[in-house]
Amino acid sequence: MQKDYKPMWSDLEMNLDAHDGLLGVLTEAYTNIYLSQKNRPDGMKYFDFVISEVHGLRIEEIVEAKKQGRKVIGTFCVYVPEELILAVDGVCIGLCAGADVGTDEAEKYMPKNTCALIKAFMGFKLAGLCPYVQTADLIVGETTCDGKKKAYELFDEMTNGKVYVMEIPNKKNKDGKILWRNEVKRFAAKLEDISGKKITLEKLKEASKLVNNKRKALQRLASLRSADPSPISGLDALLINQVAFYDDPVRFTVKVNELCDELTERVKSGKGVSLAGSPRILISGSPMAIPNWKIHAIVEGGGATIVGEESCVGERNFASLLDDNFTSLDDGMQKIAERYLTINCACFTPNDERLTDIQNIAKRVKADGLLHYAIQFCTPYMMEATKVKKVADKIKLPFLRIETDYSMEDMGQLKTRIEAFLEMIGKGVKA
Ligand code: BJ8
Repeated sequence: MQKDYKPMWSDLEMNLDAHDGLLGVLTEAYTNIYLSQKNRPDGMKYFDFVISEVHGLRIEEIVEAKKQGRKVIGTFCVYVPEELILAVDGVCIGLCAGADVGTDEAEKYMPKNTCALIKAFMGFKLAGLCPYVQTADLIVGETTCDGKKKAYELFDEMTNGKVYVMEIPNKKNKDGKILWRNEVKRFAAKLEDISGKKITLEKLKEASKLVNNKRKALQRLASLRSADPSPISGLDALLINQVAFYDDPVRFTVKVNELCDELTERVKSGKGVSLAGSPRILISGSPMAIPNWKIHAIVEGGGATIVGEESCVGERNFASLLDDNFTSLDDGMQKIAERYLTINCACFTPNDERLTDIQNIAKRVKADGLLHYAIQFCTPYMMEATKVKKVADKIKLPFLRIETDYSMEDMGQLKTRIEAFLEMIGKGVKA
């Protein structure tokens, strides 16, 4: 970190001692997993810097934005329309957490068999370790899985009533679409209320272009990973997709495009992060919130390259663009509602479109194997794994199903299973 941020963290009522410990562990993990990678693109230096300042400079920027009257809106799901937040000049921050932090405290409030993602966002709050939660003016939950729905009730108490819940339908039928469009409008009204700013057609168009540009940059990154060898590691691509939820969206888009320029040159000259012909793995399943790098580290440590993530921290976040050619606010709200309903989350029933997505992505990235990842106790994704396997069998794609949490206890076992999977694929895996 560039400077001493302790006074700022203290103002945010964080637990300074525990936070020092957390930063120490994160820095060590990042050094071991990320900085030890060979042959990284130069453009990753920006993202290394962002991570080094994730609780420092970025929080300082957000605190400054608040002083200028902007509202900070925390989210947990890619269903929350970022365009609307930006249209009231808000700062949109993803609050999902990917580390085993505050778990013992969280388990005092919820069953042990709750997924690690939920325990982590509760744990970070209970342990006083998340400056993003501390800066948030509004925390947006959503009715997706049961664990999240009930956790938001508790989180609302912990944050003195900052939680606002969007109702997401279970089905994408006619009634579900009407419900969702009304929810989008209700959220827009809430944002206007909390910010004291009106969403105008001009503001909504501007915000929509901005978010679409971010998605286009991420799409560009995703398509460059189709090259063999891939010009970037799965670990680095995952990191960029994680940073997408924190960083200033304009700056982030510029930096991703700069990196993509470099990757394009790499592809032209056949330069990659691994040997051409080494196994290419597609990940599909639960989101991997920062700093959950566990599976990528094991797979790439075993000599394969992860070339795509069918996940909310990945394709589901950027695959579809918003049709921003709307001519009225009402039309804009309708287009936003339609765009977000194209996200194929396992919380919907049925959710067969996700199976089509997986097949399309596997083909595009030329996957040699499909690794289905579910956070332990994530019932929606664990259940859908059965259908995903059927699809993998149908297209003759080797399949591995993993369920794990954020702890490091099962690392040995996971390594053994993943290495056996890579050997089975058997394309130049390092000995
Ligand atoms: S659109 S995947 S971001 S809900 S891992 S808390 S599902 S038990 S995160 Fe998600 Fe929105 Fe869907 Fe995406 Fe529950 Fe599973 Fe835990 Fe999860």
